[in-house]
Amino acid sequence: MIEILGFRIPAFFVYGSQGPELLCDFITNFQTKSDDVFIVSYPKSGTTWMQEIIWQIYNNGENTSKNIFERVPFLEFSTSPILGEFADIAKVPSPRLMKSHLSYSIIPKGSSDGAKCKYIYIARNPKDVAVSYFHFTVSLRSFGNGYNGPWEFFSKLFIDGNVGWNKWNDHVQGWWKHKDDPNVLFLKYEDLKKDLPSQVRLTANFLNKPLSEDIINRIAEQCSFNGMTKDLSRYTVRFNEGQTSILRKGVVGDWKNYFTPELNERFEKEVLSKIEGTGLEFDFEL
Ligand code: PPS
Repeated sequence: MIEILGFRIPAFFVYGSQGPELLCDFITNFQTKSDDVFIVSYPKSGTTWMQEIIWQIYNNGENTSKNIFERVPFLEFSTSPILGEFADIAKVPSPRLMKSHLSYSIIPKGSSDGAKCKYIYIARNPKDVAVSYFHFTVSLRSFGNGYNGPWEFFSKLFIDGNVGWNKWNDHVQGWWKHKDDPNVLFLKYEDLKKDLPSQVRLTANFLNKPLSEDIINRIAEQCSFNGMTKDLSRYTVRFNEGQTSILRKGVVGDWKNYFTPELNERFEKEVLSKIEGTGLEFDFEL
Protein backbone atom coordinates (compact mmCIF):
# COMPACT_ATOMS: atom_id res chain seq x y z
CA MET A 1 0.00 0.00 0.00
CA ILE A 2 1.06 3.59 -0.58
CA GLU A 3 -0.52 6.78 0.66
CA ILE A 4 -1.95 9.46 -1.65
CA LEU A 5 -3.66 12.54 -0.20
CA GLY A 6 -4.25 10.63 3.05
CA PHE A 7 -5.58 7.53 1.29
CA ARG A 8 -4.10 4.06 1.18
CA ILE A 9 -4.13 2.65 -2.31
CA PRO A 10 -2.53 -0.52 -3.71
CA ALA A 11 1.10 0.10 -4.56
CA PHE A 12 0.72 -1.41 -8.04
CA PHE A 13 -1.43 1.60 -9.06
CA VAL A 14 1.71 3.66 -9.38
CA TYR A 15 5.26 2.97 -10.48
CA GLY A 16 8.67 4.34 -9.72
CA SER A 17 9.75 6.87 -7.16
CA GLN A 18 7.79 9.66 -8.92
CA GLY A 19 4.60 7.54 -9.08
CA PRO A 20 2.83 8.69 -5.90
CA GLU A 21 3.59 12.35 -6.61
CA LEU A 22 2.36 12.03 -10.21
CA LEU A 23 -0.96 10.56 -9.10
CA CYS A 24 -1.31 13.11 -6.33
CA ASP A 25 -0.77 15.97 -8.82
CA PHE A 26 -3.13 14.37 -11.33
CA ILE A 27 -5.97 14.18 -8.79
CA THR A 28 -5.35 17.60 -7.30
CA ASN A 29 -5.17 19.37 -10.67
CA PHE A 30 -7.86 17.37 -12.47
CA GLN A 31 -10.18 19.77 -14.35
CA THR A 32 -13.76 18.58 -14.36
CA LYS A 33 -16.19 19.40 -17.15
CA SER A 34 -19.87 20.14 -16.60
CA ASP A 35 -20.91 16.94 -18.41
CA ASP A 36 -18.53 14.66 -16.46
CA VAL A 37 -20.11 11.82 -14.50
CA PHE A 38 -18.21 10.20 -11.64
CA ILE A 39 -19.35 6.78 -10.41
CA VAL A 40 -18.04 6.71 -6.87
CA SER A 41 -17.99 4.11 -4.11
CA TYR A 42 -16.00 2.46 -1.40
CA PRO A 43 -14.46 -0.66 -3.06
CA LYS A 44 -16.65 -3.73 -3.60
CA SER A 45 -19.94 -1.86 -3.30
CA GLY A 46 -21.31 -2.28 -6.82
CA THR A 47 -19.15 0.20 -8.75
CA THR A 48 -18.77 -2.02 -11.82
CA TRP A 49 -22.51 -2.67 -11.81
CA MET A 50 -23.17 1.10 -11.92
CA GLN A 51 -20.43 1.64 -14.53
CA GLU A 52 -22.23 -0.80 -16.83
CA ILE A 53 -25.70 0.63 -16.10
CA ILE A 54 -24.61 4.22 -16.70
CA TRP A 55 -22.70 3.36 -19.86
CA GLN A 56 -25.84 1.63 -21.19
CA ILE A 57 -28.01 4.62 -20.19
CA TYR A 58 -25.73 6.86 -22.26
CA ASN A 59 -25.80 4.36 -25.12
CA ASN A 60 -29.55 3.65 -25.27
CA GLY A 61 -29.32 0.11 -23.96
CA GLU A 62 -26.47 -1.06 -26.20
CA ASN A 63 -24.73 -4.20 -24.94
CA THR A 64 -21.08 -4.43 -25.94
CA SER A 65 -18.25 -6.88 -25.40
CA LYS A 66 -15.71 -4.08 -24.80
CA ASN A 67 -13.99 -4.16 -21.40
CA ILE A 68 -15.68 -1.83 -18.91
CA PHE A 69 -12.46 0.05 -18.12
CA GLU A 70 -12.05 1.02 -21.77
CA ARG A 71 -15.51 2.57 -21.63
CA VAL A 72 -15.56 3.93 -18.07
CA PRO A 73 -11.97 4.52 -16.92
CA PHE A 74 -10.74 4.42 -13.34
CA LEU A 75 -9.52 7.83 -12.13
CA GLU A 76 -6.97 6.54 -9.62
CA PHE A 77 -5.36 4.31 -12.27
CA SER A 78 -4.85 7.18 -14.69
CA THR A 79 -1.16 7.79 -14.15
CA SER A 80 -0.16 4.14 -14.23
CA PRO A 81 2.33 3.58 -17.04
CA ILE A 82 0.73 0.15 -17.50
CA LEU A 83 -2.81 1.15 -18.38
CA GLY A 84 -3.54 -2.08 -20.25
CA GLU A 85 -7.27 -2.15 -20.91
CA PHE A 86 -7.77 0.89 -18.70
CA ALA A 87 -8.51 3.85 -20.97
CA ASP A 88 -6.50 7.02 -20.63
CA ILE A 89 -8.89 9.63 -19.23
CA ALA A 90 -7.03 12.39 -21.06
CA LYS A 91 -8.11 10.76 -24.35
CA VAL A 92 -11.69 9.87 -23.42
CA PRO A 93 -14.28 11.92 -25.37
CA SER A 94 -16.98 13.84 -23.49
CA PRO A 95 -19.27 13.14 -21.79
CA ARG A 96 -16.65 11.38 -19.66
CA LEU A 97 -17.98 8.57 -17.46
CA MET A 98 -15.39 7.79 -14.79
CA LYS A 99 -15.01 5.44 -11.84
CA SER A 100 -13.43 6.53 -8.56
CA HIS A 101 -13.13 5.34 -4.98
CA LEU A 102 -12.12 8.77 -3.66
CA SER A 103 -13.73 10.37 -0.62
CA TYR A 104 -15.97 13.41 -1.01
CA SER A 105 -13.24 15.62 0.39
CA ILE A 106 -10.69 14.85 -2.32
CA ILE A 107 -12.69 13.91 -5.42
CA PRO A 108 -12.06 16.48 -8.20
CA LYS A 109 -14.66 19.23 -8.11
CA GLY A 110 -13.11 22.28 -9.71
CA SER A 111 -14.11 23.20 -13.23
CA SER A 112 -12.85 26.03 -15.33
CA ASP A 113 -16.38 27.14 -16.32
CA GLY A 114 -17.77 26.88 -12.78
CA ALA A 115 -20.41 24.35 -13.90
CA LYS A 116 -20.93 21.29 -11.73
CA CYS A 117 -20.39 17.73 -12.87
CA LYS A 118 -22.42 14.80 -11.47
CA TYR A 119 -21.54 12.17 -8.88
CA ILE A 120 -23.35 8.87 -8.48
CA TYR A 121 -22.38 7.23 -5.22
CA ILE A 122 -23.19 3.58 -4.54
CA ALA A 123 -23.02 2.14 -1.03
CA ARG A 124 -23.42 -1.47 0.15
CA ASN A 125 -23.87 -3.02 3.57
CA PRO A 126 -20.38 -3.22 5.08
CA LYS A 127 -20.54 -6.89 6.06
CA ASP A 128 -20.94 -7.99 2.45
CA VAL A 129 -18.39 -5.35 1.39
CA ALA A 130 -15.80 -6.85 3.76
CA VAL A 131 -16.37 -10.39 2.43
CA SER A 132 -16.25 -9.27 -1.20
CA TYR A 133 -13.12 -7.20 -0.49
CA PHE A 134 -11.41 -10.21 1.11
CA HIS A 135 -12.04 -12.44 -1.92
CA PHE A 136 -10.93 -9.77 -4.37
CA THR A 137 -7.75 -8.98 -2.42
CA VAL A 138 -6.86 -12.66 -2.26
CA SER A 139 -7.48 -12.97 -6.01
CA LEU A 140 -4.91 -10.22 -6.63
CA ARG A 141 -2.25 -12.73 -5.61
CA SER A 142 -2.09 -13.70 -9.28
CA PHE A 143 -0.89 -10.09 -9.87
CA GLY A 144 1.90 -10.65 -7.37
CA ASN A 145 0.19 -8.11 -5.07
CA GLY A 146 -2.51 -10.03 -3.26
CA TYR A 147 -3.31 -10.75 0.36
CA ASN A 148 -1.94 -13.94 1.81
CA GLY A 149 -3.63 -14.11 5.17
CA PRO A 150 -6.86 -15.57 6.51
CA TRP A 151 -10.31 -13.95 6.59
CA GLU A 152 -10.14 -13.53 10.37
CA PHE A 153 -7.19 -11.17 10.03
CA PHE A 154 -8.53 -9.37 6.94
CA SER A 155 -11.79 -8.58 8.74
CA LYS A 156 -9.78 -6.77 11.42
CA LEU A 157 -7.79 -4.83 8.82
CA PHE A 158 -11.11 -3.82 7.28
CA ILE A 159 -12.65 -2.64 10.56
CA ASP A 160 -9.55 -0.58 11.35
CA GLY A 161 -9.42 0.90 7.85
CA ASN A 162 -6.04 -0.65 7.13
CA VAL A 163 -7.10 -1.50 3.58
CA GLY A 164 -7.22 0.42 0.31
CA TRP A 165 -9.34 3.61 0.55
CA ASN A 166 -9.32 3.48 4.36
CA LYS A 167 -12.36 3.09 6.64
CA TRP A 168 -15.74 2.12 5.18
CA ASN A 169 -17.74 4.27 7.63
CA ASP A 170 -15.73 7.47 7.04
CA HIS A 171 -16.03 7.05 3.27
CA VAL A 172 -19.76 6.37 3.18
CA GLN A 173 -20.63 9.04 5.73
CA GLY A 174 -18.57 11.65 3.90
CA TRP A 175 -20.73 11.13 0.80
CA TRP A 176 -24.00 10.59 2.72
CA LYS A 177 -23.70 14.16 4.06
CA HIS A 178 -23.97 15.34 0.44
CA LYS A 179 -26.81 13.03 -0.60
CA ASP A 180 -29.17 16.00 -1.09
CA ASP A 181 -26.77 18.07 -3.19
CA PRO A 182 -28.41 18.56 -6.60
CA ASN A 183 -25.42 17.00 -8.40
CA VAL A 184 -25.16 13.91 -6.14
CA LEU A 185 -27.25 10.74 -6.39
CA PHE A 186 -26.77 8.32 -3.47
CA LEU A 187 -27.76 4.73 -4.30
CA LYS A 188 -27.59 1.43 -2.42
CA TYR A 189 -26.54 -1.98 -3.76
CA GLU A 190 -29.41 -3.68 -1.93
CA ASP A 191 -31.99 -1.38 -3.61
CA LEU A 192 -30.59 -2.37 -7.00
CA LYS A 193 -30.99 -6.02 -6.02
CA LYS A 194 -34.60 -5.39 -4.92
CA ASP A 195 -35.82 -3.48 -7.97
CA LEU A 196 -33.31 -2.86 -10.74
CA PRO A 197 -35.65 -1.19 -13.30
CA SER A 198 -36.69 1.50 -10.80
CA GLN A 199 -33.05 2.27 -9.91
CA VAL A 200 -32.13 2.42 -13.63
CA ARG A 201 -35.04 4.85 -14.19
CA LEU A 202 -33.99 6.98 -11.20
CA THR A 203 -30.40 7.13 -12.43
CA ALA A 204 -31.40 7.96 -16.02
CA ASN A 205 -33.65 10.79 -14.85
CA PHE A 206 -30.91 12.15 -12.58
CA LEU A 207 -28.60 12.19 -15.61
CA ASN A 208 -31.26 13.98 -17.70
CA LYS A 209 -31.42 10.96 -19.99
CA PRO A 210 -35.05 9.82 -19.67
CA LEU A 211 -35.51 6.46 -21.40
CA SER A 212 -38.49 4.48 -22.66
CA GLU A 213 -39.75 1.64 -20.44
CA ASP A 214 -38.54 -0.82 -23.10
CA ILE A 215 -34.96 0.44 -22.85
CA ILE A 216 -35.10 0.62 -19.04
CA ASN A 217 -36.21 -3.03 -18.90
CA ARG A 218 -33.57 -4.05 -21.44
CA ILE A 219 -30.82 -2.36 -19.40
CA ALA A 220 -32.11 -3.99 -16.19
CA GLU A 221 -32.03 -7.41 -17.83
CA GLN A 222 -28.59 -6.93 -19.40
CA CYS A 223 -27.23 -5.57 -16.10
CA SER A 224 -28.68 -8.28 -13.86
CA PHE A 225 -26.01 -10.56 -12.42
CA ASN A 226 -27.01 -13.24 -14.97
CA GLY A 227 -26.90 -10.72 -17.79
CA MET A 228 -23.47 -9.39 -16.88
CA THR A 229 -21.92 -12.83 -16.24
CA LYS A 230 -22.83 -13.89 -19.81
CA ASP A 231 -19.55 -12.24 -20.87
CA LEU A 232 -17.19 -12.02 -17.92
CA SER A 233 -14.26 -10.86 -20.05
CA ARG A 234 -15.82 -7.36 -19.89
CA TYR A 235 -15.20 -7.23 -16.14
CA THR A 236 -11.82 -8.92 -16.03
CA VAL A 237 -8.82 -7.00 -14.75
CA ARG A 238 -5.49 -8.09 -16.21
CA PHE A 239 -2.11 -7.17 -14.84
CA ASN A 240 1.31 -8.71 -15.55
CA GLU A 241 0.61 -12.43 -15.83
CA GLY A 242 -2.44 -12.31 -13.60
CA GLN A 243 -6.13 -11.73 -14.08
CA THR A 244 -9.22 -11.59 -11.91
CA SER A 245 -12.92 -10.99 -12.38
CA ILE A 246 -14.74 -8.29 -10.46
CA LEU A 247 -17.99 -10.26 -10.58
CA ARG A 248 -18.09 -13.07 -8.04
CA LYS A 249 -21.37 -14.00 -6.31
CA GLY A 250 -23.53 -10.90 -6.50
CA VAL A 251 -25.82 -11.55 -3.54
CA VAL A 252 -26.98 -9.83 -0.36
CA GLY A 253 -26.14 -11.78 2.81
CA ASP A 254 -23.01 -13.74 1.88
CA TRP A 255 -21.47 -12.33 5.11
CA LYS A 256 -23.48 -14.92 7.08
CA ASN A 257 -21.14 -17.60 5.70
CA TYR A 258 -18.11 -15.80 7.17
CA PHE A 259 -19.08 -13.91 10.32
CA THR A 260 -18.70 -15.55 13.74
CA PRO A 261 -20.88 -14.15 16.55
CA GLU A 262 -17.76 -12.43 17.97
CA LEU A 263 -16.91 -10.75 14.68
CA ASN A 264 -20.52 -9.71 14.23
CA GLU A 265 -20.49 -8.07 17.64
CA ARG A 266 -17.25 -6.23 16.88
CA PHE A 267 -18.65 -5.05 13.55
CA GLU A 268 -21.82 -3.76 15.17
CA LYS A 269 -19.78 -1.88 17.76
CA GLU A 270 -16.95 -0.51 15.64
CA VAL A 271 -18.51 -0.06 12.22
CA LEU A 272 -22.30 0.11 12.36
CA SER A 273 -22.62 2.12 15.56
CA LYS A 274 -20.73 4.92 13.76
CA ILE A 275 -23.59 5.45 11.31
CA GLU A 276 -26.33 5.31 13.94
CA GLY A 277 -28.44 8.47 13.99
CA THR A 278 -27.30 9.55 10.52
CA GLY A 279 -30.36 8.11 8.80
CA LEU A 280 -28.15 5.80 6.75
CA GLU A 281 -29.47 2.22 6.92
CA PHE A 282 -28.81 -0.99 5.03
CA ASP A 283 -30.49 -4.31 4.34
CA PHE A 284 -28.30 -7.21 5.45
CA GLU A 285 -30.48 -9.87 3.87
CA LEU A 286 -33.24 -9.88 1.29
S1 PPS B 1 -14.47 -2.79 -7.33
O1 PPS B 1 -13.35 -3.68 -7.72
O2 PPS B 1 -14.19 -2.13 -6.05
O3 PPS B 1 -14.81 -1.81 -8.35
O4 PPS B 1 -15.71 -3.77 -7.10
P1 PPS B 1 -17.23 -3.35 -7.23
O5 PPS B 1 -17.62 -3.39 -8.65
O6 PPS B 1 -17.50 -2.11 -6.47
O7 PPS B 1 -17.98 -4.51 -6.44
C1 PPS B 1 -17.88 -5.85 -6.83
C2 PPS B 1 -19.08 -6.56 -6.22
O8 PPS B 1 -20.29 -6.21 -6.94
C3 PPS B 1 -20.89 -7.40 -7.42
N1 PPS B 1 -21.63 -7.15 -8.66
C4 PPS B 1 -22.94 -7.42 -8.81
N2 PPS B 1 -23.85 -7.87 -7.92
C5 PPS B 1 -25.12 -8.06 -8.38
N3 PPS B 1 -25.50 -7.84 -9.66
C6 PPS B 1 -24.61 -7.37 -10.57
N4 PPS B 1 -24.99 -7.17 -11.84
C7 PPS B 1 -23.26 -7.14 -10.15
N5 PPS B 1 -22.13 -6.70 -10.76
C8 PPS B 1 -21.15 -6.72 -9.84
C9 PPS B 1 -19.71 -8.34 -7.60
O9 PPS B 1 -20.11 -9.67 -7.78
C10 PPS B 1 -18.95 -8.08 -6.31
O10 PPS B 1 -19.61 -8.60 -5.17
P2 PPS B 1 -19.35 -10.06 -4.57
O11 PPS B 1 -20.07 -10.09 -3.26
O12 PPS B 1 -17.87 -10.23 -4.41
O13 PPS B 1 -19.95 -11.01 -5.56
